[in-house]
Amino acid sequence: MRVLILGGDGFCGWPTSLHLSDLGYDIHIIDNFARRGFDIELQVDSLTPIKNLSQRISAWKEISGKEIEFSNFNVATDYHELLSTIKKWKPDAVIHFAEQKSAPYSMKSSKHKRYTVSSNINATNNLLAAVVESGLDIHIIHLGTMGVYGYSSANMQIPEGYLDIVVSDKDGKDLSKQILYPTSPGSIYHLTKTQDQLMFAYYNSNDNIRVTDLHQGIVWGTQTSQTKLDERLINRFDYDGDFGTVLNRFLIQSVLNYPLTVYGSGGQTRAFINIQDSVKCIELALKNSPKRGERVQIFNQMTETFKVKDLAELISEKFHVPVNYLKNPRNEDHANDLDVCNKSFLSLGLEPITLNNGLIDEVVEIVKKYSDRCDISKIPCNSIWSKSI
Ligand code: USQ
Repeated sequence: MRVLILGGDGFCGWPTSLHLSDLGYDIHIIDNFARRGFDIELQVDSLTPIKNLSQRISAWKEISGKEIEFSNFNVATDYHELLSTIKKWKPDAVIHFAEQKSAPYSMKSSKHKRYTVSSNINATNNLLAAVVESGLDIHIIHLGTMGVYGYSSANMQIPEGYLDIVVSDKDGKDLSKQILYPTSPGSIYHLTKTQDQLMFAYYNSNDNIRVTDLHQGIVWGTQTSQTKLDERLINRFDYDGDFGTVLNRFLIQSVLNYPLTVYGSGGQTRAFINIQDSVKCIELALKNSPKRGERVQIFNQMTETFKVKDLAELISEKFHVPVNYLKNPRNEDHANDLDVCNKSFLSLGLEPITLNNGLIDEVVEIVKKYSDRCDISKIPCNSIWSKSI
């Protein structure tokens, strides 16, 4: 089976490429190194020393005997290269990671807002248009986000994409329907993912494009079975105020004895998933594609929920580091409940890695190994959601 991976050099894309290559899929990565470009712009580096993509691919060939193909172009702007790659390479599936993925980065300035909207929305539309124009029956798997549902208490379990509603018909009788769950983006980045949903729904109904949209929670951890095999395959680990996500940030902070940076009250409840489960979920999505004519398949790709302050307390107690409650730079509810349905992946065989199963120590070992590469001046978050904050 041939799988094209857009954004295959990134934090989720690289370990997914290796995982699928290891399983025997033919992999072709498309990446323009935008993520590495943000490091240069922000003058920060991955905590782990990542090799360039050519070195990564040749190390993988040496270790596994498997080839990964690679093309360097921008999916959001180079439509004809994307179309000709799809026509020539004829993938059975395309996995779409090629979007700017940081909420704080998307809120830094009008330049960053415009870049995020233009890049993310054009990448998705270009992919959909190219799949239609190619005439090939390709399964598109997209990495979306739990953030499309919003983070206000819903007083109900968040379903997988579609909400059951009952409205009155024209005779006043109950009419049952299913609609896309109303979106409530909390940043420009999350806004682009809500727009992606509409594009998938449209191309699916107009052109019968087969799509699986994965609403992923916050990823923690860094290594997978394959990235561990050799230091040249190591995955990136972000800790800075823009690209570092909360649990990975708390882990490096605990190693440096840097007071844990809880924004606001820490009452924000979020969904989480380990990187190893994330790559497993992509494999499961690939093996369980919707049929032609079926609506967009939406799975919630998360395994646990935590309040930020509970995570901070857990790390604080385990590693004896203080907690610092900071003014929240984001415009978000200071506290919310979150109950998420994730039965699709569980029924497909996902066996969740949870925070208390010891893996946290493995992540801390990696972080300790490279902690001298950390620039602590990059830990604070300088991205403010609005002037009124
Ligand atoms: N937070 C802190 N302290 C920190 C960093 C974050 O208290 O040092 C808080 C934030 O205020 C927020 C929560 O932790 O309430 C999560 O923040 P985050 O930076 O870990 O995650 P977020 O910005 O929501 O985005 C990340 C990824 C994004 C993905 C999303 C999944 O960057 O690509 O879509 O997680 S989710 O949040 O489930 O939508």
